[in-house]
Amino acid sequence: MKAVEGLEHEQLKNWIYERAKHLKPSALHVCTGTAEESDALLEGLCAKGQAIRIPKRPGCFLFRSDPRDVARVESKTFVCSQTAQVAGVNNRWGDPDAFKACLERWFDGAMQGRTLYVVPFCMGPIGSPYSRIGVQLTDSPYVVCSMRIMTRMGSSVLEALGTQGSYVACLHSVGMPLAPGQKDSTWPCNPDKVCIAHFPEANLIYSFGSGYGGNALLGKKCLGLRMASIMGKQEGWLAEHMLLMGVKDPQGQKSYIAAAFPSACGKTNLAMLQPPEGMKDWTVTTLGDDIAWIHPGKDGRLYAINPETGFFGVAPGTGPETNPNALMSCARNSLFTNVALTDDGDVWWEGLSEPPAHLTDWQGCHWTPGCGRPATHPNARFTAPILQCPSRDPDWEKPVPLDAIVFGARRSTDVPLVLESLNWVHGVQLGANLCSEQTAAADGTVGQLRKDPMAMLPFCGYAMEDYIQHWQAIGKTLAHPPKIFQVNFFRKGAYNDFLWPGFGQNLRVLAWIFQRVHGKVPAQQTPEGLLPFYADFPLKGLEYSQERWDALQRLGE
Ligand code: OXD
Ligand code: MN
Repeated sequence: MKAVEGLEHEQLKNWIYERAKHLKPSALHVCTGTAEESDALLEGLCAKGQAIRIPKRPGCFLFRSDPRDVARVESKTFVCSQTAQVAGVNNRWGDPDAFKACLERWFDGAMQGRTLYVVPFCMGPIGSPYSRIGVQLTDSPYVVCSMRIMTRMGSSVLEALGTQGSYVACLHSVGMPLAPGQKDSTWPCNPDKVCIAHFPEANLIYSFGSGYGGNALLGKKCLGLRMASIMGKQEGWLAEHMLLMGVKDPQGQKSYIAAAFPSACGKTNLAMLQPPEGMKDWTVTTLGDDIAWIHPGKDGRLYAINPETGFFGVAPGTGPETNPNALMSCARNSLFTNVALTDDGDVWWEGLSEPPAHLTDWQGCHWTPGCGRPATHPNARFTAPILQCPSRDPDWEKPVPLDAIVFGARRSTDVPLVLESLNWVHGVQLGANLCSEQTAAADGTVGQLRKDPMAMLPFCGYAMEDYIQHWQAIGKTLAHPPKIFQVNFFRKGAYNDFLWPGFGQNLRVLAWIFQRVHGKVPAQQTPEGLLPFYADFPLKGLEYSQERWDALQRLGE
């Protein structure tokens, strides 16, 4: 227990002592957040066969998860508020006392044979009034190294916490204690006993059994969205599943846009978009790709920050054509999970390049093109620091004023490329009615259409009807609300082909949004919303017929 003796925050120190007694780890380590610390942990993981160094990418490592632990497990994620009504039908509710009692039993001795890492982390810049601190206890060094990329993590956060600061207590175990002499697995986890439980009244998160992504990096979906959405409701702000980006027109005028899309629907690609031919005089900058915390400002506008410091991006489909900025972001100092390994010591995934003649797939097996299975898991990820992103906005750590909010989803039918809401109330309604075809980012049936209000169905920590009402209430306080738009980059035509080219060409949609925000183009008023005229839409440099446009923009079937 020596490791915690120096802690000045008595209550935190006591919590760690008490937890350590219960978890029974063989060692305890308070994370400093330095590069040396992370290097040593990664070195140790390689020595145990739990990570593989990628010779072609300095500071990069590959992890292969247990095939049963590959995505967020929504069916095992709970909000344990005092009453079920508070959690709403959108959440799986758990009685707080019963869940705590059960999880306490699971956590008893759960870290035997492992090290308990104390991970102090800050969502948002340290010292900002918009930021929130968490302290995660975990027995996964992979989680520690990932948290160091994704959040501000380590001693500076403990300093900011001081002697009395408040924090969200996050307890995580992979749920696989080791008996003396027992050989560890390459990805310890306990898929039969997974539970991710949020206790909003106690400022507490418990996560057991999974080491993957949003189940285990508790700053992200658990604190950054579920708990933060509850804080936002209480304190008058919004925590959203949104990318944050800047768009500058050829005249140098700049707007910030926040856009909500369900998981694995292209937020990272859009946030890092490279202007296509014909639009090279536009500039796109990246502030974040997954979460925006949005506050009303004194001037009646909305201001947003990205509380994270890295990208936990879906690897398959990320290539030099679709997202060169993401590739540069993960060229070094990055972690890869469930991607393939080339024979010459690089990572590979579908969509990166032509497949090599031979690979080691995400499960460590031989793979050749045409063998009948993908080399990477569809939810394989790269974890990369935002500081390495070439399109990073110079103001990415500051709150930025929003000119537009975009709601998007994956819809093969019915929904047009872009539509502007008539006003805030209508825009919120559009967001509330968002439906999307499910992806591999979570358990469930890929392709199935589900309602996903504001792309927050898996992440809103309280009742959806109260959340929508909160959005409407916030709107009432804004003298200068951002305009709200709905987009769909995934509509298909008669031959099951995508009607819109997507990726870099999506800048055309953003440019139209930009022009609408600045009153530069008219729109066609319909009862459903405001639609672009073909003649005004920025299509220069792209051959796109009026006929195809009409099919793309048609409202409904
Ligand atoms: C994510 C997700 O990892 O939404 O961002 O699943
Ligand atoms: Mn996400």
